[in-house]
Amino acid sequence: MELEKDLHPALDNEQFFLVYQPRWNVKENCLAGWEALIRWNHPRLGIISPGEFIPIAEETGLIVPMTDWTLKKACLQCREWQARGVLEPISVNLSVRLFQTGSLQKTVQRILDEAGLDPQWLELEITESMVLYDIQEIIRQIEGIRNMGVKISMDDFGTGYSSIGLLDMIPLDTLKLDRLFTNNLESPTKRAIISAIILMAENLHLEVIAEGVENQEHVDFLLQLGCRNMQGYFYGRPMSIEQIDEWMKQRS
Ligand code: G
Ligand code: G
Ligand code: MN
Ligand code: NA
Repeated sequence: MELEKDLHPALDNEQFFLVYQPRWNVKENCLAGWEALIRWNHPRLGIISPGEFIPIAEETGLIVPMTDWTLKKACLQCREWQARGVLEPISVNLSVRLFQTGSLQKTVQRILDEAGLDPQWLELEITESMVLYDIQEIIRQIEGIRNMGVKISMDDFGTGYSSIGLLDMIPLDTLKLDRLFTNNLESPTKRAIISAIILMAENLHLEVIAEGVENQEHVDFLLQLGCRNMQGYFYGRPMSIEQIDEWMKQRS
């Protein structure tokens, strides 16, 4: 395929860049962190979404050096914000393929060292799809990474495979409620599920972040259900560094 051929040199040719989306603590009305999201600036096709090229990168193995690059870039950015007094964690999405390299923990440690970033500021987002793989091995690696002080969140929670059972197996810090819930808050069933998830998360000492928050109505509903942390277009789109500077000026 065309994209596959172009993807390979994209890393060396510096065609990838990161955008960052804010997480918002609604109770305290303050910034609660950033999620780094990769973009590909294709020389002819323009900006391509990761939804299109991550699956190809996973198939070809390019996902491994690509994630290396993303982690490094995100950690350095977090460090730079810290130097400017912005003390918020950064999260990076991880493909399950990274666990198959067997060297993820070492890589993360090396990158944190190189960036001079304390592990507490890094969060790795995983998804439920990893139950399809050697889950015991993945859990072993997650334990190692968490013991370093890095946080782990479950992305897109509630839509994938055996969610609840996983919570008993995988050591986690944060649940990110899939935006499908946020988009269906008028449904009493969805509201009941969210409120149960939030209660369960509290008892498990997990943070909850609602994704896909797009308007005040979403915020009000989610607050009623006990959710404090939110992410979505209502608070900020994924932004470039230049856009973030502007966004921060407007908010301060
Ligand atoms: O940013 P956007 O909505 O286009 O993201 C689409 C999908 O790509 C999301 O599921 C998101 O988690 C994923 N994604 C974005 N950046 C990365 C990345 O750096 N690594 C991996 N593995 N997935 C990413
Ligand atoms: O799978 P993951 O949660 O990592 O996907 C993150 C992506 O979700 C972001 O890159 C962004 O493109 C998309 N996203 C973020 N906020 C919103 C939102 O409020 N509405 C919609 N429709 N998509 C969002
Ligand atoms: Mn994510
Ligand atoms: Na998500």
